[in-house]
Amino acid sequence: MYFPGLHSAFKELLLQCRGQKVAVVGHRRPDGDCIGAQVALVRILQALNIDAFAVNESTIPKRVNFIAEGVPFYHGAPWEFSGEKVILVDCSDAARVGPEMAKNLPGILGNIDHHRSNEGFATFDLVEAKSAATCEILAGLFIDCGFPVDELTAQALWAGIVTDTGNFTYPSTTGQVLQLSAYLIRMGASPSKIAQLIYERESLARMKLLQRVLDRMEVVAGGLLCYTWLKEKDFSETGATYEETEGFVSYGRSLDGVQVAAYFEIHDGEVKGSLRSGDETYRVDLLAGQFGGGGHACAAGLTWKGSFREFFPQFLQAAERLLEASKGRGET
Ligand SMILES: [Mn+2]
Repeated sequence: MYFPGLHSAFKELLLQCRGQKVAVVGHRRPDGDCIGAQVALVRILQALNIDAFAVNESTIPKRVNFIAEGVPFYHGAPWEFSGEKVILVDCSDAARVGPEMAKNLPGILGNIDHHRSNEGFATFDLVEAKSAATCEILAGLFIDCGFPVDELTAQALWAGIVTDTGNFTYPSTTGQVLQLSAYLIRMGASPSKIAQLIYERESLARMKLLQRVLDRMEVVAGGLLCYTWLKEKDFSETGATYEETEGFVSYGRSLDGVQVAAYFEIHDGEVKGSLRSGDETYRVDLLAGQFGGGGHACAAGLTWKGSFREFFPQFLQAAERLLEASKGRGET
């Protein structure tokens, strides 16, 4: 069994969904893992003759829109819930659904997630922080329960796993996630076809935006921190959308010697930050936490009210402290 600790809670959760309408809700500005988990869970619920749909405050990012084909997937905010049982996936806390979606959110029945900071907020909390992706947890639970994983469900789970593991390159990549992924291939997921759909449908506007991101890269903190930024004007001038920034933060991490990469989006009165580190020696979740954010040890985010000019010196100081305190820890 892949998830013996979650098995009975999952069965109980599904039992409560029998004969009900179920809304599977993901987080705002969803990534591949979030959409994959929403789609896969809806498909399995439908296969179990449970009336289910997915809903998200944001639209589905273009790069993973193909996995939602044929699945009732709505977006809109605020969403009017009408007595559905609610399951949240890939949300470290209930507020992650977004401010508009949170307004009408009823009591939450299920919480399926892999974020370390998830403290539980549902009747059934199925949280495994050691998992690389929420889609890994779902794949394991489906197999543990003997549920039918068809080709399109396998495709959705695969898309979630590859995007959350950086194509099986992040530290979260374990033997177990590879075993589960092998199973998904046997169930019909095509790695090459899915990779083409996710990574080879970029817009020219995104490339123009990426040029600006690369052009503004700065390496500070003794060569350990690389940061870059975009402001609202960059989006209007290039015609790129906010969702097209996925992956931008990783370029900084690819520089020799850099341990932490930061990408900032500067809005009017607000700074959004995305942080990545190469391994758990450098806890970017703790760094993000100092600015009201959170996430995983190696991948975290923050939203800070105020100007970038106020924000950045504080951030740099906090980052330097973290880097100094962490240095050497990873080498022993
Ligand atoms: Mn995830």
